[in-house]
Amino acid sequence: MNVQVGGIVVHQEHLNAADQADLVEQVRRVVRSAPLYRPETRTGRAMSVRMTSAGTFGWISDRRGYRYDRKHPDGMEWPPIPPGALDIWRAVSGVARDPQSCLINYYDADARMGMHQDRDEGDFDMPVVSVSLGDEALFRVGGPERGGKTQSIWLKSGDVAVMGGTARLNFHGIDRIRAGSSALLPKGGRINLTMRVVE
Ligand code: MD3
Ligand code: FE
Repeated sequence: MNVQVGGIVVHQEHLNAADQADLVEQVRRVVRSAPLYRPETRTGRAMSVRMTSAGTFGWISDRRGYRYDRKHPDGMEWPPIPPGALDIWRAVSGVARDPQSCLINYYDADARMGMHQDRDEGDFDMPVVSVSLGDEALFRVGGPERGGKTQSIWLKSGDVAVMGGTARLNFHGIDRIRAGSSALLPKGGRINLTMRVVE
């Protein structure tokens, strides 16, 4: 079913169990050639999420700040976006262009992501598509101003969220993970894929 929360459309159970397992295998392939790393903020604080990317551009953060970059911090180009992720984008994005970036976020039991806007991309008319795999996450979305009213929804494995239109610049974050809520990942935790057109 599709539900709307704060202007975001969540396609619940978009992926069945077999599709989820296939996509996890494709993500593993990406991670084998472009390892997960723990980004630092400009102030030198480690983020709790571990990250890597696929596609022409990856989103990175280090003491120089955050930006899209054609290379992994270790110097290699990013691997191609997994075909299973592209299929999802083409099914739900509503746009003709393919994504140029697929950010892969890994949340262990203690990871979270503070409220923020996604505004490093060149064209805010292009949607962002997010795919949840593994443990459930408490996702919070507000409006275009920091500190406004928010709504929350648990994102579950196989859910796909589309952020377009007026919701594209809404503040959002992940408050916490429900550890042990999914058996998809052998070591537990949550993977989120976020696809974007960058320029
Ligand atoms: C709402 N990731 O990588 S995905 C991010 O679950 C990010 O890893 C979270 O926020 C995660 O930037 C949330 C859902 C999401 C992604 C982009 C959005 C929600 C959004 C852009 C605008 C509004
Ligand atoms: Fe975001």
